[in-house]
Amino acid sequence: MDRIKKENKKTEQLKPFVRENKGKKMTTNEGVMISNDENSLTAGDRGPTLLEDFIMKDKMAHFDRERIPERVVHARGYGAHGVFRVYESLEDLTMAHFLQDPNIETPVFVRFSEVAGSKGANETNRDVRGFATKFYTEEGNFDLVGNNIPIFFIQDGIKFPDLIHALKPEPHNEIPQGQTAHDTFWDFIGSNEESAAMMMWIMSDRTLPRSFRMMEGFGVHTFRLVNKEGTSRFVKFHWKPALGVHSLIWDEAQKLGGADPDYHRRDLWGNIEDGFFAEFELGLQVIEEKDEFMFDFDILDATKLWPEEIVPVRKVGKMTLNRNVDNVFAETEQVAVHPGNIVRGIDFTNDPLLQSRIFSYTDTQIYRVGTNFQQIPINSPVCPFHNNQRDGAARYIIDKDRVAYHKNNLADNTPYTVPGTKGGFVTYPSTVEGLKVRETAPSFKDHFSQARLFWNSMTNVERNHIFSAFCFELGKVKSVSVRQRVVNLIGYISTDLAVLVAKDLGVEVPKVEESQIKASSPALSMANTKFYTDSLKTGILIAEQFDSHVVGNLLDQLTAAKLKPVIVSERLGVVNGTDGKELTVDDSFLTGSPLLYDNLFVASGRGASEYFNQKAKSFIIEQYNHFKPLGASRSGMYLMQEVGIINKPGVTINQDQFQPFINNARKQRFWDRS
Ligand code: HDE
Repeated sequence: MDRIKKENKKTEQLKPFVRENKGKKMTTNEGVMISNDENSLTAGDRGPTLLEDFIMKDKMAHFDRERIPERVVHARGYGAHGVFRVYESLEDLTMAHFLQDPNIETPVFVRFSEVAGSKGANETNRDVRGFATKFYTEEGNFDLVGNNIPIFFIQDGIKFPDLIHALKPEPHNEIPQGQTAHDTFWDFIGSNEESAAMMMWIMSDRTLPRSFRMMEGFGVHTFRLVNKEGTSRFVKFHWKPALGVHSLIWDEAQKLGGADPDYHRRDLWGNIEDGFFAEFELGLQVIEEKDEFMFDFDILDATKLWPEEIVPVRKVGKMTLNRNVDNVFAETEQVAVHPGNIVRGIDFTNDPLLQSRIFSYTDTQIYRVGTNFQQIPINSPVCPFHNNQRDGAARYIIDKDRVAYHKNNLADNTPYTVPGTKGGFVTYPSTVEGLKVRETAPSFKDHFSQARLFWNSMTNVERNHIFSAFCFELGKVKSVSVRQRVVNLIGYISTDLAVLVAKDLGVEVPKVEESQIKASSPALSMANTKFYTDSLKTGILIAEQFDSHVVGNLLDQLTAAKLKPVIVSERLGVVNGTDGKELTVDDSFLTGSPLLYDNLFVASGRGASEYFNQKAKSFIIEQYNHFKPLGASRSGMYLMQEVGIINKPGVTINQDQFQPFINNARKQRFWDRS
């Protein structure tokens, strides 16, 4: 991982707004020093509180207004600062200033999120993840507001409120929280064939990411890149994680909801604090204007992806998230991203989903954050910004001009507009024609080919997980007709899958014809991702009288492989080795959990108690059942023997040389165990 400086132009800009209260006198918001912050002003020490108690009122009235409306979707999220740099100039493709020169470092802020749940929802629910990036460029803010899945449920934004009403907890009882496993969601899916491909994606492990740092990001829509010559090309934006794409498994994700509902924010925050920065490469898929109609899908349809084998992804730059926020509310909660925030050199297409988003996001920010949301420090650009907009609630900027209109003579017609030739934004002059209609284009009507393409691209393990996910999700649906309609939809994608799911749910096997598409796209399978050990957690079970030599070696070798050792023992405090060496315990069997470690090593120790052995065995079994790598030294081996997993895939016994265990840790899962 790069160790680079954490300050950038944006973080510098935020500094005057950062306040430290430690060691300071307490005052009201008006600056009056407070002599007593524990007692209200009352008439007698047992009497009523007086209306004149401005100190209590100042405190209470502010408290009463501490919450702002949570985001209607993506309410739970977590953000970090970072920087982006392009590898080489992209001037052939775009005028966008931040993509011109590898010497330009652009500050970024990223907010990752879960879509369905409320602000306090459990973070490991099965859900699409938001991946929203604000680039603070020298020519204004460019926001890439994407998800970790390359396509979407619907084709036209007018259906978004319906989708979300179906997805959110059911209104009569507000159940379930942050979950899709309920009748109204699946009723929507079963009634809207355009969701078929997205349905396959959300039933895959993509909706259970191991970490925000280990998931892809997609702009989803087709945008345009426009260069100096005025040539426009269609583009899709991708983020490719440096650590590869990895997921939890369902049983693990469900249990983690209890073991650590903050699993993803803890992972991102902790790793950035530890110097394991989150890195993503920006990728572009580019289609020439003249090739717009060359594909068997419509490039304006957001329920379709462009297979990477047909339109390759060119990696053009790298983003490094290297600094946590100082205050989650001020930064992550108040950040207002918007797919309509584009800069010169980037433009929209007629994608009907994108077009509605361009309205929705400004509208929602004005409601959620306020009229002047763009002036809040986290949202303001790092370049100068001037116009004639004035006033509104909570205006911070003090515009001292007498003139606030255009055109004018009194201020020499300033602030002045900038022609396109000098850097002003000019919309790409695409041709528009046709009757005003409310219709779906015929080229948007194939809903099953890409759902089938996805299914064709999955390994057997991935297919099994999709099958189980359908059985769980639809199993929670009480309406038999809703179950049946979704199984019918599956029938168009894969008869084999539909037969299996129908059997599990006790519904009819659909009598429909499955898609005949034979193509697959290897890029869609997570089995083809990259594998690293960096920042993965190794739980090490250590008992009293552990072998200091073995454990010392183990710790050195794990750290050299950039694994993060976590010492787990009977109780917190220290645990003692054979030569008097002491190790500080990170997790006890109560505060830790096998769910929290990517792999487990059992070092045990001569002084292992019966309690230690019992607990250690339960940790081992859970890790094994989750297909995770396990290792033991000779003194820990007996525990592996007792649970019967010696010689099983991904299980190693090592005394001095821990490379085999580390190699397994890199592989992450051993699916051939089942
Ligand atoms: Fe959003 N979406 N969305 N969305 N979306 C919001 O904006 C909306 C869509 C996405 O971390 C809201 O500030 C409409 C696609 C992310 O702050 C809201 C439509 C994609 C985030 C909204 C879509 C996204 C949002 C809620 C259909 C992936 C979190 C609060 C036309 C490309 C951003 C807010 C953050 C948030 C509307 C569809 C991603 C209501 C109308 C497709 C990552 O404005």
